[in-house]
This record gives sequence, structure tokens and C-alpha cells, in this order.
Amino acid sequence: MKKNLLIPALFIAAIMVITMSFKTKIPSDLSKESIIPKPVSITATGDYFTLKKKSSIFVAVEADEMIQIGQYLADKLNMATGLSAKVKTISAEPGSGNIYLALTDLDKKFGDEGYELTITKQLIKLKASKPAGIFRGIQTIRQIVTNDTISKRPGVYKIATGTITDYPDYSYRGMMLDVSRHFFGVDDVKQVIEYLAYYKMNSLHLGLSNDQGWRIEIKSWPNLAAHGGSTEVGGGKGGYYTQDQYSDIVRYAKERYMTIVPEIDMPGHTNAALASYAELNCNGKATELYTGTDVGFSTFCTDKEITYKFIDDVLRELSAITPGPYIHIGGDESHSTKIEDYIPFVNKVQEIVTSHGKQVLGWGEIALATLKSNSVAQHWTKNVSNAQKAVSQGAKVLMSPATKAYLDMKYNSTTPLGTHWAAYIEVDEAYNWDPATLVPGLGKETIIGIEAALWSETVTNLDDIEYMVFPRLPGYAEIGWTPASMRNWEEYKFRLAKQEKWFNAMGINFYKSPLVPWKE
Ligand code: TNX
Repeated sequence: MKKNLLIPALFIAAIMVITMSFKTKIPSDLSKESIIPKPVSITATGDYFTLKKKSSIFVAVEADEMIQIGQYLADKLNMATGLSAKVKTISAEPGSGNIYLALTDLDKKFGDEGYELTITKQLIKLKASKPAGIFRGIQTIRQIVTNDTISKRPGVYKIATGTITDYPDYSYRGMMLDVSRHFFGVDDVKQVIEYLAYYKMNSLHLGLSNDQGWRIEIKSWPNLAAHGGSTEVGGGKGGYYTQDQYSDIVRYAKERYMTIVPEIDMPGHTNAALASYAELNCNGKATELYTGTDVGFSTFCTDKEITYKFIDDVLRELSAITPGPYIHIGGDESHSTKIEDYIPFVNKVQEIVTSHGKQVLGWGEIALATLKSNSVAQHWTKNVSNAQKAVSQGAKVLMSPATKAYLDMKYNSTTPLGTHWAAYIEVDEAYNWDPATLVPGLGKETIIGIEAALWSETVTNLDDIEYMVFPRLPGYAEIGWTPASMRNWEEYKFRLAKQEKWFNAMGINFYKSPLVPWKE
């Protein structure tokens, strides 16, 4: 008799344990989601939405652009969950169990990149004024789904309900990749673009020329790529992008609402060009290719007419394949150019850039010249006077302080890659600063945003890139997006720890900093 009762009792107990464990695993507080960058506002409503096998992604208008974004989300969700969501168009709100992406006029504060995400028991609804906002918003959906792939029943994902309203603090949020010291192929660059997109960054600056290599085909000066691109630091074979390959990168970035900013560094950092064309040298003799890591030894011949013909040709061809507003002219560490030559040189190059319909971005030193009000100086050194000079001329500043935002700086003395001439930059150090209070006299309104810079003297492949970039990159993304008053390392580090699941899913080679409370 007793035996007969025991079995059903055990059965009931087992069911209770299972349901309870389901209950605790069901996410019901949207405000607890680990989203990076931290959204401006999250209101939780305490319930959950269920994403299932039959869920579809509906886009409100039959615009190719919206279908493309929907497809991007479908591809990423399907990959993360094993579901097979499809993209469909619809003229009104879809029925329950689906995701709905719609363009509508939101308040001005949302700008082009802001979005509103409303999750109810029935529907995930994402609204934005512009497709760029929809694209940023789907990254939030991706992150929530990645965090919550904890459902025990395969093919069913539960997502907490509520509303997220979100828009960026700064308009420029980017990373610089030096493809000159070591060359990285198109696929590696695309991978970096994917990483930036996940954290809502919108700009990738490519250092296309330096002493060690010229990395972009210029049809009117073919020896730049053919000879100047033929090596790299350490003497490897280097490489360059054909204009078609560059355009492919630009297109890939554009589909992720990201701008490519190409840099041709001058008048210093120009040995690869000086080795390719004898006439660019004051003595008329081509230099040898260079594969070391010194800086400051090369300069264009600033009083030769051919120099400006050359720059005009290069920047004309580059501008024609660059839809973004900026051409970066470098201008840093021109230790071999006399200051009385440097200033008129930068002024002239600024005119050339303008004549091709573009704006100048340049390293801080360009503020020694006469800047146009739409030019931007990129602050990088401990010396803050150049940034201040730029602002006093009415120009704007992009923040890349080497002591905080240089991705080639080692995390600590044991980091195998990188350098430490500026600082060791642990993950908290990279996160814990405010662009608007860093340089005396530079208010927030003078700053277009932030860029983390990865110089590649010691970085030779995608694995190396990942190790220096992760896990610092999400922090830079948050500095650019989330208001400083909402940021706090002690809270951020737990959200960062949750990213480990995505790092692992993506096979990212990241630095497992002891300062982050990793779970896995
Ligand atoms: C300084 S930062 C440079 C680069 C180096 C970098 C290494 C700047 C504008 N110039 O030429 O690659 O340090 O960290």
C-alpha cells in the first residue's frame, strides 16, 4: 500500500521541482537585462513574451532597406537560437507571437539612431524614425535573446516585457584599425565591422597609409599599392585593397549603418609613398621600403608642386569611393617637417579635401594650422593644447586619449601583445572616463564623439585584434552611447561579464580580465 503512494508522490514532487525551476528561469524583469551600451531608459512590465518556431519578423513597409534589416535580424536570431524566423511584409500590426519593425516619426531627441522597443506578451515592436534607428534597436533584441537563451524547451525563448527608449549621447562612436603596420584582409575588416555593429558603433576609421605600407589602390599612381603595399612591419608580404575591395568594405559597413573613414597620413608617416615615387622626395631619390616601428623620420617635400598634384589625385580617387563625410589626413608626429612648412601644408591639404566635397579629420596636431569650422581634430596625446586650439578656432574634437582609448596598449605588464608607452589600460581604466570632462575647456558640445584606436605594430592577425579589442570595446561603445551620469563600473562589470556567452558563441579570443566577474 505504502509503496503505491510513494510513486505518485515522487512524480508530483518531480513535476513541482521542474515547474519551479522553469519559473525561476523565466525572465520577467526587463530592467535586469544586460544590454551594452546601457539604454537610456528601461521600464519593465513584469511579464514575458515567447519567441517560437512559428515567430516571424514583419516589416511595415515594402522598402528594400527595411526588408534587409529584417533579414539581418532573422539571420542573427536564427543563428543564435536555431529557430527559422522569416521576414514578411505587412500593412498593419501583425498578430501575436511575432516581431514587428516599423518606421514612424519619433520625438526629435531620438535622432536618426534612436529607437523605441516595446515588448508585450503578444508582440515585440520596434519603432524608429530612420532605418539606422531600427538597425540599432535590433542589436538590443539580439542581446536580450543571446542573454536569455536559457529556456529548457528547445526552440522556445522567453523575453521579459517592457519598454526601452534609447538614443545615443554622441553622434560619432568608432574604432580605428591600423591596416598599414600589418595588413588585414577584407574578411578580417568585415569581422571587425560586425563586432562594432553589435555594440551600436557607427564608424570605422582605416589607417590606409603609413611608413610601412600603402594599402589602397590609386589608379593614377599605381606604384603606391604595387610597391608601397608590398611589405609590412617585420618584413611580411603586406597587401592592399583594390578599389573594388574597398568599395565592398564600404558597402558592408553601410548595410550596418556604419561609416568608413579612410586615413592617408601626411606629411609624415609617408615612407611607403616616398619609396614608391622618387619625385615626392626633396632629393628626387626614392627611399627604401621600411619594416621597422620607428616614427617621425619621413616627410613629403612640402614645397614641391608635384606633392600637391599627388595629394589631389589620391584624395580625388579616395573621395569618389568614400560616401562618408570625412577624409582623415593624419598629420601626427611630423617630426621631420619644419613647423613653418607643416602649417601651410595642412592648410593646403584642407583646401584639397574641401574641393572634393569632404571634411577634414586629422590627429590633434592639425590644430596648429588654420582649421575650418567643420574640420575635426582627433585628441590623442597627454598634451591637451592642440585639442584646445582646435576648439578655440571653432572646430570640433574627436576623443581618442592614448591613456584611455588606445587598444594597442597592454592591459598590464604580462599582456603578450601591444605596447605601453601611454599606459597600461585595464578594462576598468578603459571604461572609467568621461570625454566631456577630460580636457579643460572642452565642453560636451565641442566633442563629436569617441574613437578607440588599434595601432598594429604588434598585432598581426584577427586573433590578435580580438585579444586587444575584447573586452574593452563594449566599454568604449557605452561611453559613446550612454550618458556619463548613467555609467558606473561597479554596475557595468556585471553586464560585461554576461557578454561572455556571445564572445564564446562568436569564437572571440578575448582577455579574461580578473576584474570582470565572469560566470562561464
Ligand atoms: C602614436 S597616436 C602614433 C602611431 C603609433 C602609436 C602606437 C598617433 C597619432 N601616432 O604612429 O602607431 O603611437 O601606439
